[in-house]
Amino acid sequence: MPADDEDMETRLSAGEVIEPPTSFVEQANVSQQTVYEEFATEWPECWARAGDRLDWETEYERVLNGGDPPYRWFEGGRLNACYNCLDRHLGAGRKNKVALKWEGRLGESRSYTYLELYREVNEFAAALRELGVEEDDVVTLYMPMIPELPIAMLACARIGAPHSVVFAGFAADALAMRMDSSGSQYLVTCDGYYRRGAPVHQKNKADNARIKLNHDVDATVVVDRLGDDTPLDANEYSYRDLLAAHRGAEVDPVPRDADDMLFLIYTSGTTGEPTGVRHTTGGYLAHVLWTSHAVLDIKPEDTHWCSADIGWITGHSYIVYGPLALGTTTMLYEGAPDHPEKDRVWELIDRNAVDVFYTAPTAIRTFMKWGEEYPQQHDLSSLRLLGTVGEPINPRAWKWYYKHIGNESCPVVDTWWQTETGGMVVSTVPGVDAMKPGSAGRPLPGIGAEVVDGQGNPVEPGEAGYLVLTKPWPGMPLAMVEAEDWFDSRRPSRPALDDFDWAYFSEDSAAVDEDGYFTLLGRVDDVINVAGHRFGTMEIESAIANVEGVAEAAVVSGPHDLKGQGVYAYVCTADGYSEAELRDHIDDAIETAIGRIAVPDAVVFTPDLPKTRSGKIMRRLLESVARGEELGDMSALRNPEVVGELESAVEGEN
Ligand code: 6R9
Repeated sequence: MPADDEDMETRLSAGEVIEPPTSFVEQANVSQQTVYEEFATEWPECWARAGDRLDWETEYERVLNGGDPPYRWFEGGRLNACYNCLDRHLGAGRKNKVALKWEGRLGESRSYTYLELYREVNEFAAALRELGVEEDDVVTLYMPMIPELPIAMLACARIGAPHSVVFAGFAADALAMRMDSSGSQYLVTCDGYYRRGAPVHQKNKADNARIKLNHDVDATVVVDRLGDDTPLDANEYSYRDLLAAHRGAEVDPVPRDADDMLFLIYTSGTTGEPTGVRHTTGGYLAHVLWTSHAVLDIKPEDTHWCSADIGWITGHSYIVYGPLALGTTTMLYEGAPDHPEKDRVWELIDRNAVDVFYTAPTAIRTFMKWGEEYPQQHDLSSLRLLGTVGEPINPRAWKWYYKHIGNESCPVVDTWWQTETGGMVVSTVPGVDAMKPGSAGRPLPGIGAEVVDGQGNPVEPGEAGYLVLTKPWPGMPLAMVEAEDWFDSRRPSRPALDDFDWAYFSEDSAAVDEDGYFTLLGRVDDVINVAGHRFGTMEIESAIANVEGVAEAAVVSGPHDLKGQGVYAYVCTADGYSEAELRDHIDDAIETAIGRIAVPDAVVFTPDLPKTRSGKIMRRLLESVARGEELGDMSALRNPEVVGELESAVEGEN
């Protein structure tokens, strides 16, 4: 049965309740039952507990300004994120503690102590300055999971230059679009990297992107990962040479206003193009530090491994900023989970004595398919807490994770959040709450979130509705701080929500139970979540529509055993083109425009797409066909005869 179906049924039926192990609670960072109540009565001052864990150059005056937008968290405060992640740990007796542990794809590994990381970040910050990077200039980072990526992020943060990390697997077009949109004139990339043992030439992709840009790139820095001595043109610099030229340099951390931009990151929405979400320095850092402490239960002595890619928000918040702000050891893994063997992940946890492991449901389902014999080959007793993020986790996968990886002695936190929220907002607090497999939990202390119906009224237990955030939160993006109407435009477009004082609509639906636990049901907009990565259907459709021989295309989500959702493309061909040939061209076009990760799982050729009388493609119907579901009301359909053809075409694909 596809994960999704099991998911819906069992996640919504009254499930099991599992109390957190006493051994965990006794040592948990947060274990007072009163924490929810305290945060509620003290709101917004409760967030000082997060803010006061940061070092401020200038203390903030208020936790949150006034009651009206624009909201400013930690108003009046000035701080530097790099200082908070590095400098302050040097004096705290941690300078020789490992900050970053890297496990490379070819079996190599590298460790940086806090002092070593501090030195390299300073040298690279000095180099960026010399290349002309000034405060507020956007620096694009286009690198795989190598230490130079977090080093470059921290170097940017040090000089107050927001970074824009672009996932290394994205294509040249996707990189160019993001650099154009942010006006970024600086690029840090690498010669290439290995994927499944074969080199990928990243620099070539970067070169192609620069040709397509509407503006010049002032400087490109190239990290040597493959060791091929890539020839460098004018305005191109070798990372290694730059470091050598700035050996021993120190750069004063630039104090930033709490609501100055720390970084921007692009994410897919309902429009054809991804949008840049800009995060603040003070609010964001406080939010990810606090949730790393309270939800992931990270301690400075720990080794923490978040297996996400830094190219997504999860990697920003829970590989780089949260764990380093707490002074812990954070692990970075470049390789694949099944190389050289399917026990790779467990071997890494065993060898590095990992305390906290944070991954995605899609990975857990894959491990489950491979079988428990792989984790059983290793000692996983160092683990204390397990986490998941990115998509709903079905109870079967949850229980497998709890039993075979956590030995029923590690709590599992199912954390719901988004690029826009910056950090976790719905989850259990593992030292306080009971767990319910398949349900994420309640809004975290200090977070206002509700599940409401189309009129904006909270739904009854057991009913589904829209997940809205009803109070500002520290990790909220800058757009909300600046534009008074940003959150208005994100409200469900149903009139009665106007009665809300404040609401941010997440575009997710959820159900809520008698204990207030949220069970997430999926997106309600045209965004597909493939293995925890967001894609707009329009982005993929426009790549397909550009292929010669394609008359029309519609993209929807369909079932996928491991990825949760897969990309299903319905394509109408123009006369005289062969479907077999088009299939390859479609895959190539998507790989070129977006990247391999968005290539469809199924391409269904059809003479026509189902359309309403007003000519709109009925995507809902295409989704039902992909899932083999009842088709429901088709009275709005102009061409009902197409439905039978679609159903048999989908069967042919499966
Ligand atoms: C952090 C991240 C956000 C979308 C979000 C939702 C889905 C994330 C989830 C989850 C169910 C969870 N999502 N965590 N769904 N349970 N624990 O993934 O950010 O890439 O912006 O995606 O992911 O649909 O709206 P982002």
